[in-house]
Amino acid sequence: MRKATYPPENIFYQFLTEGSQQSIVATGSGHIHDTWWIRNADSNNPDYILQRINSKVFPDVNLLMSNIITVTKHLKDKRLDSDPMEHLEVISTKENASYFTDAEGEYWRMFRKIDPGFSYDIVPDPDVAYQAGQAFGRFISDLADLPHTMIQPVIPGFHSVTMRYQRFRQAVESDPCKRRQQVTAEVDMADEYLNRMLTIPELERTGKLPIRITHNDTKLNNVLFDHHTRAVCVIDLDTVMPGLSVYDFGDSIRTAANTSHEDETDLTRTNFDTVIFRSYADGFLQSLGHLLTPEETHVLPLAAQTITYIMGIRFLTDYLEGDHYFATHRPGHNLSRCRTQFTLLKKMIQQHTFCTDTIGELLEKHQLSQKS
Ligand code: ADP
Ligand code: GN1
Ligand code: MG
Repeated sequence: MRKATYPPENIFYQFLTEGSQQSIVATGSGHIHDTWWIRNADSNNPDYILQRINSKVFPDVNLLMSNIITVTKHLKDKRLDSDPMEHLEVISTKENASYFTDAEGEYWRMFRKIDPGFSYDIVPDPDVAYQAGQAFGRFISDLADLPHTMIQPVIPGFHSVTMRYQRFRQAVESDPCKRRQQVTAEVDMADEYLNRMLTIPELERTGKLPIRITHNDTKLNNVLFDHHTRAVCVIDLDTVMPGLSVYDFGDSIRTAANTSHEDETDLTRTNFDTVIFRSYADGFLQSLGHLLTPEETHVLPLAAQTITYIMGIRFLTDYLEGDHYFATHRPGHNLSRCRTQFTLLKKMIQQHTFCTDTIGELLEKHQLSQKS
């Protein structure tokens, strides 16, 4: 957590919150913002989630929040009374703004807490993966009629392989923290895999994959569950932008089908879980399959590899640059994360045929066309 200068306990009354603040505790395992859970003293009123926005990662806070407001409003309008899924609800400030700026120039925002709202860093069982797939698939499907001009790219090139690779090479060449010697094996791996990872970008460049409004940060802990392990809400909408549906699929597989934590240091624990791959894909195709083109379904397995590669080089770049982007909690944390990604990637590639066959079977199961 970044050093807090303005006390988070003083923020509650800046917003149009109901009830009163009983307690405030740091929560969540996200890598970007600082997050607190505010318990309401009055049990008839909701709890809240307070975040101090990371404005180094999101310098245009107006744009960030305006995208989120547009998306949450659209999802709200889509929601039926009987709907089991909730949408994220942004709480306005007393000045009717979507965020509060403190005296130190830090930005804060508030959400109604989804309750219960459990998040998993590791999948406990295949049904959770199915539910997550269904929720993230539905997210894209619900936004399919939102005009793209309503959402502006908040981090341009977020999933661009070439941009991420160039940035990585710059970090290798400049080696500002003199760490390159420790990572020669990882640098070699990044170079060796690059070619394979350029397939999807080429399909995107030539218009063979449609651009949709996508979430772009579909890691497993960005979907919340109730007590009965039913998905109830997709959160972390910061990176909702025009993008590729297949990368949303891929980023969930990268996290959900990894048998270890993202920062595991014992790499023998990092394996690719094919049962989870199948369950997640089943849920994703159940809710989004009707919209996906054959070109999209064809590259789902490769998209999981590509996103895992991107994350591997992003963690490695941050390690080489001195750990200024992702929150780290120990020396070498980003390097551990990079190593799990490359280990997982290797195992995903070994299972490529299995994954392709599985997608084929699921397309039949959901009676979806496979011709491209
Ligand atoms: P980051 O970008 O840092 O990952 P998130 O928006 O994902 O930030 O929030 C971090 C964590 O806070 C989530 O993983 C979740 O546990 C919790 N959280 C965020 N928003 C809510 C919410 N509306 N209701 C319940 N929990 C939430
Ligand atoms: C960050 O915010 P969080 O922790 O859900 C990152 C994602 C990465 C992820 C890796 C804005 O996501 O792109 O996939 O870490 N978000 C941003 O765990 O860079
Ligand atoms: Mg998150």
